[in-house]
Amino acid sequence: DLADLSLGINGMTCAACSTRLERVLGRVEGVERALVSLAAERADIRYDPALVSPPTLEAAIVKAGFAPDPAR
Ligand code: 9UX
Repeated sequence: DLADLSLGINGMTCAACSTRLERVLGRVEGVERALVSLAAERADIRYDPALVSPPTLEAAIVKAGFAPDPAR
């Protein structure tokens, strides 16, 4: 079964940021779909929990240069 993760994302300053982060997340093994909104400063990710977990997704976001904020 798939799971959904919604995270606030800090540090996106232009439209290319959100496009780039979508591409990065979309290429992570186990990610079914990633939508990133620059305006909402949010990522919505559908993933297979058998293949990837939220800490790994957050690490990919940090590696891409952004700051996930799970509390938002
Ligand atoms: Mo825009 Mo973002 O020039 O990682 S791409 S700031």
